[in-house]
Formats: sequence, structure tokens, C-alpha cells
Amino acid sequence: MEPRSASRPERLTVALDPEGLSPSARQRLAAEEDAHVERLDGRGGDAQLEAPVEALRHWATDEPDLLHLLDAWTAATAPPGRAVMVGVLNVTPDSFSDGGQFLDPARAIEHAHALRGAGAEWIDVGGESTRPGAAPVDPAEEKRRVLDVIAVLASEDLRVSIDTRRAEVARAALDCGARMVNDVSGGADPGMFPLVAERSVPFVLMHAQGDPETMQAAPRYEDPVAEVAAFLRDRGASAIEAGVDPEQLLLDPGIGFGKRVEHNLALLRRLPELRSLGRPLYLGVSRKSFIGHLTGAERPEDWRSEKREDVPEHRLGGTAAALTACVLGGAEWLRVHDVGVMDEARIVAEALRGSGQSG
Ligand code: HH2
Repeated sequence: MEPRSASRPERLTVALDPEGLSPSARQRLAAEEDAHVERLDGRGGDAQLEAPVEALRHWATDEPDLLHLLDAWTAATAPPGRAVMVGVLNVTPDSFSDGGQFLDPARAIEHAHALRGAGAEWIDVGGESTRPGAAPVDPAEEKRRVLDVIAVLASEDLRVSIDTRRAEVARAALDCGARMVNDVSGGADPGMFPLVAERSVPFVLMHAQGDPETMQAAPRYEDPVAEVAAFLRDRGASAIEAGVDPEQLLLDPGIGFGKRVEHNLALLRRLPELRSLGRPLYLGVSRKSFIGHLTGAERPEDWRSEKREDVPEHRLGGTAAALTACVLGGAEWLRVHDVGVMDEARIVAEALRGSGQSG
């Protein structure tokens, strides 16, 4: 798989109190061929368990003690490298923050160059707005908007991902040189997983509650983090069943997609729980409305209003703060509009985490 992912040991050694394990867990551990277990009978101190990380993750799902350990390990082994910056290029008339600016192919290409110059390693090209309330776009129109732009960018060796919910559009974009698929619907189109399997490209699997047209009407969760994690686990399993290699998957909790402010905040606070799913996290917080709700710049007309001269039209400060939370929570991919400024935020956040270049 092309993109980098965290380099972590494949096996882990953990010490645990055997009393804290259920009898069935003890049995399973004792029977596990690939695990090396010492002192599971409790004699001589804590049990030592040395096992493949994947096996630990499997056991951890129904063993709170192991889950706890795994969470601690996940937090302690934050990815050592820098997160990947993905620049947003919306070739749409109606995207929520930059609609209409890059509908003209020449301007779109110029903007992609600017994004690359500012530090974007990937350009995420979309031809359909998925803002709340947006109506679906005909796939022929979506292709008409993005394909020529993608072909030019790919010919210049820019790494392009296609932001689409439709397999037909993704296929055409890959044919034009795109190298990754970003699907905000979590693979709802039945043709999507088979296509991604066939082409062996990275795939961003995102959670959304409902579709863009209606998703913000009444989002409801008992526990947003647990529900998003369950969705990503289930859809990931379906992708793998359809032939997608687990290594192709990047997981995205879908900030702002069928979520209220408190749901978005819970997800950002508890990213390590999503990281324990075992795949890199991809986050899109850029300019999102929860930031506006918190700061008071709620509607686009507010951002552009002269009354808010102190606030650049794009919720920049709020985005930088949210991006910092993403980095501290272990996100490895950051999808942003304002690449230069957010790359600066990324560097500082990674230094704070202790894993950045200047750390
Ligand atoms: N957010 C948007 C679009 N695509 N993809 C992923 N994986 N994650 C996101 O959070 C995400 C996304 C919405 O942002 P934008 O593209 O600026 O707006 P619009 O959908 O109105 O074009």
C-alpha cells in the first residue's frame, strides 16, 4: 500500500493480573497457539503474555482488562512520523465553504498547485458537495466536473484521491490517474468495494449517519464513539469480505456527517478508541460547522461579514485547534482546505505529542 502507516511492533508483551481475566479468556489464552503465556495460574506475580497485536485486539473486544491495556498501548505508540496532509479541491458550484471557486478547470488546477506548494501530499478532488442539505448530483455531471482536472493533475505526478460516493465516478477517476478513493458513504454503492479490491488502491471508509440531504435533521446516538466504531468495524469487515485488503483501509469518523456539536467533540476526544480498530485514522475537521457553532461564526454569511474581520472567512483558528486534537489523538491523515496554515498547526501538534520532526 502506498501511504505510510504507523510502524509498530507486530507482537507485544504485556503483564496482566490473571484474576482480572474471565475463566473463558484464560482458557482461550492458554489454547492460543501463537501466544506465549507465562504464569497464567497467578503464581509468581502477574502473568506475562506475549502475543501478536492482532490477537490481542481480538481478545480485547470482550475483556475490559485487555481493552484497557491495549488502549494504553495505542496511546503510547502514537505514530512516529508526520501526518499526511490532504488538500481539498472542490470542483463544485455549492460546496459549503468554497463552492463555485474552483468550478472552472483552469482555476481548479491552479488551486491544486497552490495546495501542493503549501505542503499537501495528496489532493482530494470532489465533484459533489456533501454539505448538509445538498441534493445528489448526477454521476455524469460529477464526472464532467472532475475527470479533466484529475487527468491534468495526475499527468503532473500529483497524488490525487477522488471524493465520491459512486463506484462509476471512482472507476473513471482511477482510469484518469487518481490513486485513492475517498467515500463519505462508507461504501454504500454496491460496486464500490469490488472496485477498490480490483484496483488495490487506498480507500477512506467514512462514517455518516444518514445521507447529506437529511443527515443534520436529527442526529441521534446513545454513544457516538461506540456506534461509529461499530460501523467502521462492520463496514471494514464487509469491504474485506468483498476482497479489499485490510491494508487498503483508512478509517474516518466523519466529523459533521449526521452529528451534533457534542457528537463531534466526543469523537475528537476519544480518537484512541477508534485507533484501536487497527487502521490509520483519516480526519476532516476543516472549516466544519461545529467550529462555527462553538465560536459564533455559524453561517457562511457570518464568516464573510465585515463584522468579523478578526476571523478569517474560514474558521481558521478553530480548525487549527481541532486539528491539534486530531494529531494528539493519533490521526495520521488530515484533510484540510488551508494547507499552509494547518501544516504549521500539524508541526506544533506533533511536537507537543513528542513525535514530530522537531520533537
Ligand atoms: N468532509 C467533506 C467532504 N469529504 N471526506 C472525508 N473522508 N472526511 C470528511 O470529513 C469529509 C470528506 C466536507 O467538506 P468539503 O469537501 O469542504 O465540503 P462539501 O462536501 O460541501 O464539498
